[in-house]
Amino acid sequence: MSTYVMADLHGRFTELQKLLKKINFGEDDKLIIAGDICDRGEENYAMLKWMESKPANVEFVKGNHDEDFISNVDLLTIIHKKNPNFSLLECYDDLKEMDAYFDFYGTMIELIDGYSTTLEQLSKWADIMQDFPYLKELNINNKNYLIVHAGYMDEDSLANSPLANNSTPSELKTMALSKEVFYTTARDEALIVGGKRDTTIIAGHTPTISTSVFFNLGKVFRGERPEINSVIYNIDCGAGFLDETKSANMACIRLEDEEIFYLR
Ligand SMILES: [Mn+2]
Repeated sequence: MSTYVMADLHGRFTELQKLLKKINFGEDDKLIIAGDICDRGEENYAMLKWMESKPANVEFVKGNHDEDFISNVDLLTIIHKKNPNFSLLECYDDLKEMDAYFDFYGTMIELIDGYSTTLEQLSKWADIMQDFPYLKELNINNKNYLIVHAGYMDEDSLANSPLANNSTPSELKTMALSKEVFYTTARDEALIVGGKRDTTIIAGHTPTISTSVFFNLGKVFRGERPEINSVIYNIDCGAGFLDETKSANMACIRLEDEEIFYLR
C-alpha cells in the first residue's frame, strides 16, 4: 500500500489517468490531491464528474481555484435568484459584464455552454469542494507529513512573522492574518518563512516552471528550513501549461520513499 500526492491538476483529466496508470495506482493505494483540480485545462467537466463519483482511495485538499469555483457558483446562484426567468447563460453574461474576474479561466462557460450543466449540478460540485479540508496531516514510517495547497505556517509564526509588520504590503499582511489565505495562496513565503517543525510539507500552487524561489525547470522542487527541521516539496510542475510549455509536467510523489513520478 502506497500513499501518493499530486497537486494542481487544472482540468488535465486524461493526463491524470495516464499518470495513475504509470504508477499502477491500485485499490490498496491512496491518492491525495493538494488542490486546484480545475481551470486552464480543457477537461474540467470530466474532472468534476470524477470528483463527484467519490473515487475510491482519493482525498482532496482545497486550493485557490477550488475556492474560485465555489465563489463563481455562489455568484451565479445569487443572480439566478434575483432573475428566476433568466437562463443560466443569461445569468453568466450578466456576471461577466459586471466582473472581469468572474470565470477568469473560462471553466464556467465551458461547463454551461459546452456541457449544458445545470445550476443544480454546479452547486453540487461546489458543495463537495466546500468540504475539502485545507490541510491533511499524516505520519508515515514515523515521519510527519503535511499536505496543503500553497504553503503552511503555524498560527503563532504567522502573527509574529515579517509578513505581519508595518512595512509589509497590504496583500501580504492580509495573508499573514489569515491562515486559510496563506494555505491556499502563499508563494515564495511558503519556503522563506513557512514550514512546520519536524515536518515535511507537500504543496503546489506555484508552478516550478515560473519565476519564483521554486523554479526548477518543471521538476519537483525540494527546499529546507533547517532551523525548524522542515522540508517543503513543491510538486506543481505546471500541468496547467502542458500544451504551451515544453518543460511543463505533471508530477506525483510517493510518501513512503519520496520517489517522484512524472507524466513525461
Ligand atoms: Mn493554486
